[in-house]
Amino acid sequence: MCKLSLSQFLLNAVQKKEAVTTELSPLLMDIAQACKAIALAVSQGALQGTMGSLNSQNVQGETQKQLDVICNDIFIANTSKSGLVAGMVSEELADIYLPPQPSSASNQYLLLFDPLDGSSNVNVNISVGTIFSVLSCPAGITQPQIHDFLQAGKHQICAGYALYGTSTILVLSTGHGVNGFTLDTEAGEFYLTHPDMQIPAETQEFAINMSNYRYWPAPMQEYINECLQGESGNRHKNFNMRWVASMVAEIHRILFRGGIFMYPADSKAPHGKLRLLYEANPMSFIVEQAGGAASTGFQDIMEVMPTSIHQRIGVIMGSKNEALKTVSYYEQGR
Ligand code: AHM
Ligand code: MG
Repeated sequence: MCKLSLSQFLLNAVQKKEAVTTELSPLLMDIAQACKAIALAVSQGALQGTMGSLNSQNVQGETQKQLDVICNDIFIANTSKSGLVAGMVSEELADIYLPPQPSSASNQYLLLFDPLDGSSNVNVNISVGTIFSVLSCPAGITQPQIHDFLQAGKHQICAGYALYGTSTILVLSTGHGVNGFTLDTEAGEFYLTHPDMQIPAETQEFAINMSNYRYWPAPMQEYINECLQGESGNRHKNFNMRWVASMVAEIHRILFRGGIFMYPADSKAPHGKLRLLYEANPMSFIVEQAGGAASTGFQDIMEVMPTSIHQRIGVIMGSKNEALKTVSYYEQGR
């Protein structure tokens, strides 16, 4: 079998002018390198004694795992030396991070990431992942400030995630469809294994944390009630449910077999739980590039104008027809 490596794929994309430039390509290779190193750190966690929690909390008041901090450091170390990234936002850092600039800094990009999403799963050996989003750094800015990062998701030039599961898979989009690359751990290279990923428009599978039912707004309760009624209810079909509590694993499953993933804003988390800039936006970009849809219930996620770097947001995303169906419950409830 003739395998296409990530670097060859990016070279082809540069030649085809598929939004991959000679600058973006090395940044994506740095991100791939970071994900490779994170995969190793995660797999070695129990052996290295790094599975535990720290006494520290991140800016969202969540207890940090040792691996949250380790993976954050790995991601920064692998992506900050090229001079291509002017500034970063991470789930694990309260403030923006400005890499030290080399003399010929070109400062083209802003990088936003969650280094280890789903880390509450990490010590029970359930899949976790890394999520990233790439924005353009405004022209002429070498020392970006918070407002430079506050761009709507539709302005992302690239987004993706790595899933550390039964294999390590890197899934990314530069706005020309979605492609998945599996890490060959022997060769140390990512190879294209899932070209042009498409989410089936129809589904009978939902993913939501049902224990939050009593907090949800009425439209979400009503939508789930009707799913649970199955064939005898308004939807006239039976639904299946999945909840991994790892957004990357959830979205990855949906890319393969369809489904809808929801973490709505509710009375317990009035602004939602997931973070807009480095969770909801990049995953919306992937989902929409694969033919799906992503909404807060009130607005397309990628239309939301951010007001702060760690802003939270309600999330409904996945198979197009089902996501639009869910949004219709919100519209009727207005
Ligand atoms: P994290 O970034 O702190 O890991 O939180 C995000 C995760 C998502 O991956 C997942 O969908 C959600 O939190 C799970 O939440 P819950 O614990 O309510 O099931
Ligand atoms: Mg996360």
